Amino acid sequence: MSATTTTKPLHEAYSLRAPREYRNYIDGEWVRSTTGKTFENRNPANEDDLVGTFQNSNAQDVSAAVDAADRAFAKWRLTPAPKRAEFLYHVGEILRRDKEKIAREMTREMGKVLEETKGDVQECIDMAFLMAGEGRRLFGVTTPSELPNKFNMAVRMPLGVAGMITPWNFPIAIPGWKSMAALICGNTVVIKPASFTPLSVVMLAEAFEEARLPKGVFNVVTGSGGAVGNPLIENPKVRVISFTGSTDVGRDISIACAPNFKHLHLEMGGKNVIMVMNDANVDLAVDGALWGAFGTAGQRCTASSRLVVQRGVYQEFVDKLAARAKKLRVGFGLDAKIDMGPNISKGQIDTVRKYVKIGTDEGAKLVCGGNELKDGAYAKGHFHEPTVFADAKPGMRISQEEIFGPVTTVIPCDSLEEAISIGNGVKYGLSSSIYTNDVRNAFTAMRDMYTGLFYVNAPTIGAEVHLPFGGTKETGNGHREAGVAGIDVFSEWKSVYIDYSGSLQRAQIDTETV
Ligand code: UN1
Repeated sequence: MSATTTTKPLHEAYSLRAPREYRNYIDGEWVRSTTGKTFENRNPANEDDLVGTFQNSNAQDVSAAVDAADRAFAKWRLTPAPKRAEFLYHVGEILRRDKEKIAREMTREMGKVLEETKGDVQECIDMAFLMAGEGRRLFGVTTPSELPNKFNMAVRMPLGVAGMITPWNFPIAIPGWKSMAALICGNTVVIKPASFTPLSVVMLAEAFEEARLPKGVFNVVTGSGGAVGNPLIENPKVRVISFTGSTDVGRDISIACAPNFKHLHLEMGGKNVIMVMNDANVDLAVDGALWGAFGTAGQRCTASSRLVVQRGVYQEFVDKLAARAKKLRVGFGLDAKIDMGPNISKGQIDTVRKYVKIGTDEGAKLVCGGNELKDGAYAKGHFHEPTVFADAKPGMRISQEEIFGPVTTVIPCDSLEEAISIGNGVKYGLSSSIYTNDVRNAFTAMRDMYTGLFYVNAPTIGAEVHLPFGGTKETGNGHREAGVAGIDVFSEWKSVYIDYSGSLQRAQIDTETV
């Protein structure tokens, strides 16, 4: 990571935006917060590098954004869905044109390597096009009536203003998943982006602005969870909240939404498992485990943070994984040949360090990594070595709790049944995977893993946008985003009965029709 030590300002060395003050996007205008205060956003690979300052907003700003979204809803909901789709296609084209530029800014703001931030933008593009296509579908149901000369159907209605609280690990993909689905259904949007990655959502708003989305349909308010997130959740004009983040925060949001029965979609923690069977291709499993555990520096809800390996291939797997993990090159994600970027913050590094100590104290064997990287070019960032614990027990805290960093835990097992039982033996249920060449193992695990996502011969990460995304147990609250399931979050059913018989017909009573 020599280039980060350049004497030029980092944004000049890497052709990035010069730091400046960014504003909220409310009612189609870029406006300052009424607080007059801003907060700083810095590069997690180099804290000397200021990405920009962002509005430290409050409840008044949220209220202005929600009012704008509420006003815009009156017209947007009546705009034919295929016309709404035109805006989404346009945004998709703009994002495609600017993909590399946007991804570079995202790597600077969030840390993951450029290939991955390009993938993140691609997910947003994919969702824009998928949901634009929905503009000509948004399928409802038609079904026969039990009575003659009567027509029955169920149609989807928008809800109104949709509030979104989005995470920093997929800073444009997840805002894209949520907002594209909400918009195509006819809702309007207010987003509070994570304070580590507000620029990514500002760039999405810039794309909507360029696509000439009507004023007030898409709004962004930056600031803290307490000052912006809470008023958004509590605002009675906001009809649905979609949140991606930790299970603890999700629980609080759930409680806050309950008194008003506000619709709520939650996407929370994970402790995902890769199961490796004796008959697996071990090299392929090691490839998958490396990518699943250390992609995004382990900061994915879907990260492969548990590796349950059958004893016949256990030692080979552990040795190969540790050897490969040691070779991963850690650094600034815009430098060529870097495999893994920093963690998002000092706080996240502290969490990783805490769990490395917990794992060691619990008696698991550290076979790779275990240290924060602080010297030389690492001094200004939040770096940690890729870390592998082996010989862990399923009940250990490192096998149970979400770490959200570059740490994975290998647990030996004797059979498929034991692997499945260990795999399911956590409070989360997002993603799971099996490496096997035996179709019976694959289908048994597919049936018995109680997770929202399941993979065969692939790691636990890498979901595609046209399938439902989400998890069971403490990962979610029964909803899914992405795919057609995303439409369900942002629409409500209206069942419609049209009686053209000209006489009173009583359902369930006038049954003698033949
Ligand atoms: C997340 O970690 O919050 O399946 C989302 C994946 C990505 C999305 C991850 N497509 O890993």
